[in-house]
Amino acid sequence: MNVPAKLGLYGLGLAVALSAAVGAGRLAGPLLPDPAAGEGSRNDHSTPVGQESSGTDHAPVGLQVSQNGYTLDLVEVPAEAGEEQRLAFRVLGSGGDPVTGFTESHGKPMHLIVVGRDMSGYRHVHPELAADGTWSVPMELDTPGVYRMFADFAPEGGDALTLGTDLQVPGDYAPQRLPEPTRTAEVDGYTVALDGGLVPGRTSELTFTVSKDGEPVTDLQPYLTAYGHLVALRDGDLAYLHVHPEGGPGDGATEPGPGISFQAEAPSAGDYRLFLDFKHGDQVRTVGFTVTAGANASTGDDGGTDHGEPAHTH
Ligand SMILES: [Cu+2]
Repeated sequence: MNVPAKLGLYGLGLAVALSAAVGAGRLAGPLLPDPAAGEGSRNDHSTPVGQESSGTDHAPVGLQVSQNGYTLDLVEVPAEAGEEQRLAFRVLGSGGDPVTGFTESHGKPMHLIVVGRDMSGYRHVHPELAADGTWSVPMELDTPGVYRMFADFAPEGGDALTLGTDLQVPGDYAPQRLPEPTRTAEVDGYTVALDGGLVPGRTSELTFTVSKDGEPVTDLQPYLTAYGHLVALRDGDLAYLHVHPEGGPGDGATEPGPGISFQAEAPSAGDYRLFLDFKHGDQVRTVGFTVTAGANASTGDDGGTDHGEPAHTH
């Protein structure tokens, strides 16, 4: 399996190429993940654009603790909920030594996502790297339970990778049900409306429109080299899709709101939880949406039921 060739299909830089390719109608692919492609990464970070994949791959990432010779090694996990504690980990190379060189992507060398196994308590933080290869960040987990942690990074000279592991925080655990699908979400007086939907096995556009007190927000601040940052997790296994906006600050074309558009591809039908980070008033805020792929949402097409339709850039 040619893993490197699979990378880069979902990148920021590729959005334009992808749209063009879709327009040309020369794409084809299956709707479901190739079972043989379980190790494939679709991460967009720091990946050369324009590589062609030799295979078919809708396999999501973040399901493995060790992949491509790199292993996620927990050093310290918050032992108690409700107070700030240290979360520390390392990335070990194939020889077992900690990796100390990382390539920045979207302005950071390491993106760390922590979310409850029940999809509650999402957070996206940027830990500090010590010289010995230990990443650490203060973290307060609100409730006991099982959390999923994703380390999204590119080792220096290597391909982008997302490794995942569970964090166990002891105590009484009351799992939350996945919230019902919605088209709007609110945070701190902001309302975010979602247009578009997820289509199994196909790239589709999601647009989030931000308003505050009924007025469109047109001065979003750049965050991680974009006007928004979106993570999509699949209900059931928390398979991880890391997608980024079409365009961004400084490209001369992208407005700083109220709309933020992304290209996203759901590997299968079913429910997903979308977490959008955006920055306004010098503060990063997060809203969550439950979206059902294959539910014939307002995607402007047939909802992905036609298996013969163009699907992706292979
Ligand atoms: Cu990040």
